Amino acid sequence: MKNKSITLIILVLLTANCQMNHKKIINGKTYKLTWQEDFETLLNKDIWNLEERDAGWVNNELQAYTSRSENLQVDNNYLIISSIKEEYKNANYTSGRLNTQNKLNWEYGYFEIKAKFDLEEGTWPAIWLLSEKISSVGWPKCGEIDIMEHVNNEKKIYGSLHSERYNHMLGNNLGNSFLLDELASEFNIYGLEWTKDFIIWYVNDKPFYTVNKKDFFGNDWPYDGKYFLIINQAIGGDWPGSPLETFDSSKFLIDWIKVYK
Ligand SMILES: [Ca+2]
Repeated sequence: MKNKSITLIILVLLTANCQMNHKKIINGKTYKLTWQEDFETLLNKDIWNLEERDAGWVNNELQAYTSRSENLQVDNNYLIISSIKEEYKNANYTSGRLNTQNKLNWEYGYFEIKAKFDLEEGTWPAIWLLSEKISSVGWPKCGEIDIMEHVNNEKKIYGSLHSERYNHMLGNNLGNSFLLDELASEFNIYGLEWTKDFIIWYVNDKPFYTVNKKDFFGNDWPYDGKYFLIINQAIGGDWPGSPLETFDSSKFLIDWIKVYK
């Protein structure tokens, strides 16, 4: 009887803990976990598209994206994107890029990604959301939400928005940066709260940038409808510039992704 009671207590405690882990309270609003990717097994092709692209495809980037395990693999419970200096087709570098386009997408929610990257000249790891409308209306009209971007050996990350009215082609994309300091080479949790009225960027639960729809947009707010997730590490290109001659390889690790509604 006593053992049964203890078992019951343990079960109740476990259940309570489990429920706590499946909820997140942000700005007084309770979000419920709806999807989680822990990268414990091989990449699920029902969810992930592994991209294959030539060098120079966008932003004058230097890498070719390949779906080879050299560039994209799951190991030790991490998604590992490896950027490598090597000759491959017309490129001098290879790297990895994967997305959930037409397989898994979301409208609004709280997104959290635990990730870590090397601080290295010429690297550009990114975690971002792109509207499924890109195939019908094109970029930037479709809308883009950059949850986290990092370049070179900077000790800060960037969060930003691109749309028809505000984008980097016009030089007026909406964005801000967050100083990571000594946390720069560690795992951090990058968060994004996306609602129909505002978008807020977080690092380790600390908000660092807010865009309110009413302050910047009218009928041209593109941040409704389904968006898919993209994770990649570019090498070189318009933003970071080229890697040093001594560049050999660089890793971008993702431990997990959580999406709350
Ligand atoms: Ca993991």
